[in-house]
Amino acid sequence: MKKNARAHTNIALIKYWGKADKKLKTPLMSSLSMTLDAFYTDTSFEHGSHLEKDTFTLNGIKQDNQKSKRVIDYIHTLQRIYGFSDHFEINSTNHVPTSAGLASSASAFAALATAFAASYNLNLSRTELSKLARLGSGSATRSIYGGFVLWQKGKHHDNSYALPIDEDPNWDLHMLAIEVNTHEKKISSSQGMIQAQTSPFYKTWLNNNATEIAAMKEAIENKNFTQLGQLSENSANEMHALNLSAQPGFTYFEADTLKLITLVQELRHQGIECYYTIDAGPNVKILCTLRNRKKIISYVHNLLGNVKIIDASFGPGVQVLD
Ligand code: 2P0
Repeated sequence: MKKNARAHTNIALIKYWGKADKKLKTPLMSSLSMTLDAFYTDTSFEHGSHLEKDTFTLNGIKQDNQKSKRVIDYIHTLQRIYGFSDHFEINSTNHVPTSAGLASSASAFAALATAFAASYNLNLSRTELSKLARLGSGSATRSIYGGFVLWQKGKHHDNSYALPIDEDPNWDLHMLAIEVNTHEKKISSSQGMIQAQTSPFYKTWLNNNATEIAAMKEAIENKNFTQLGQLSENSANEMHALNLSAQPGFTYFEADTLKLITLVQELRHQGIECYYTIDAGPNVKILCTLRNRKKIISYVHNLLGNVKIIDASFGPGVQVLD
């Protein structure tokens, strides 16, 4: 049976940056994210004896063996869990710039896990879907839900999954995603998070995780934008400081990334409240409220010219489309 699912991507406000188990993708820390409306992946999954091989088509282009490997291996893993072995066809359309720190793997694997489960009629809970999505990509664990989402780290496959904190927040929070560069990144997230663990500050970061998560939950509960923004910016700064202080050090920042960091700091001095977060790429996401959104967009254009800015807000959890 062919089934089609849609998942939106998410951006972590409290970052995940390190695995306890490479295969299971269980994390060393809990993370907390915001699911976005502006970026999503639609994926159809079909299986059956009428198919002669396993194929993966992305944005209308059939992927070669090398490019399909991660996705096809992932489905083989899921098939082994449920005792299936027939051939399948995956067709994905990414409405997210791929591999540029805008978390395409989050929406991709959340949509794929959901389409897989629907196609085999598995009738899984969202907790189960969240665990299956994690086996594809860590951040996909959180894309099962909309709004604010917590991924509790857990210790093994059965207790490492996401939980919704507020699926439909009544809050005019915006995230402006500024595309500094959409090229494939040189250091993959998986590699980056391994290397970051050589930083002498990594343990301290892990020790602060529970406190940061608790503070962020409190900020969300109280709709405290200042607290949410400060905690988000702090978590991003810590993650990127780990990269810089790794042995050897590395960074995802580019010159424009630093210009945008400085801009956000200057805008705050002027009383325009906004905060940044940055993932495994040079792009900067600015958190702001509706009141300042237009002003900030025009400041970014003044600074960087005709750069692409995507205005995102809260997106929904994963859906089976048909
Ligand atoms: C996050 N990132 O919490 C962190 C912050 C990027 C920076 O999760 O190896 O594609 O598939 O688990 O989820 C991006 O890495 O990595 C990521 P895998 P993933 O969103």
